[in-house]
Formats: sequence, C-alpha cells, structure tokens
Amino acid sequence: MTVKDIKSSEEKHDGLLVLEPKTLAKTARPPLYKVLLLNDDYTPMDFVVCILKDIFHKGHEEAIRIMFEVHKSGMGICGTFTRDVAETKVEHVTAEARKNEHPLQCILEKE
Ligand code: TYC
Repeated sequence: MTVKDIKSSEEKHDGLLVLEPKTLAKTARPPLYKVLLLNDDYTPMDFVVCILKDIFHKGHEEAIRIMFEVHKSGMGICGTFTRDVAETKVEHVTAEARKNEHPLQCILEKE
C-alpha cells in the first residue's frame, strides 16, 4: 500500500485519517543500512573490483567506478540493504579480505 492509497482511504472516512495498526505494520519500511568500503594503501585495486562484482553484483564498469571513488575520496557506497543483509555483506567482505591478507575495511552506516 502506498501513501496515495492511504490518502484515498482517508477520503472514505470523511477526511479523517484512520490508520489501522494492521495498515501501519504493512506500510512500515525496515531501516536501511549503507555498506561502505574504506580506502587503504595496501589492498590491490583488482581485489576490490572482484569484491564489488562478486559480493555486490556490480558490473565491470560500475565496480571500477566505485573502486576509484573509494581510492580517491577515502570511501564509497557498495549498496543499501536491510540490516541482516548489510551485516552479512560486511562479514563476507571482511572474511575474503583477511583470507587474502588484505587490510580492506568494510563498514555499515544507518541511512
Ligand atoms: N588504495 C588502494 C591501492 O592504491 C586501492 C583500494 C581501493 C583499496 C579501494 C581499498 O576500498 C579500497 N592499491
């Protein structure tokens, strides 16, 4: 149900906004979290590109764009997810980086 739908049901109630708890539960959106990559001086660029492709499902051009964004500005956004998904992505990135002995840092930021 969209805000528009709520507005039209509002009209059916003589202009009074009546939101059933059920409706509120259905329309509530879960909080979202950004997954960020941080720059460092040691992780190879091609490793970061692979992470962006394999874990964040980015295409080649987009993966390169994000990697250079991180490299130049210090951080970049890999994607926005619900909390569980975002935490799992961070764990996968960190595990893969440590397995390959890279210091790559990946963090969450609440939107
Ligand atoms: N700065 C790294 C280098 O020059 C590349 C890099 C990019 C590292 C993005 C981390 O999140 C990162 N090899």
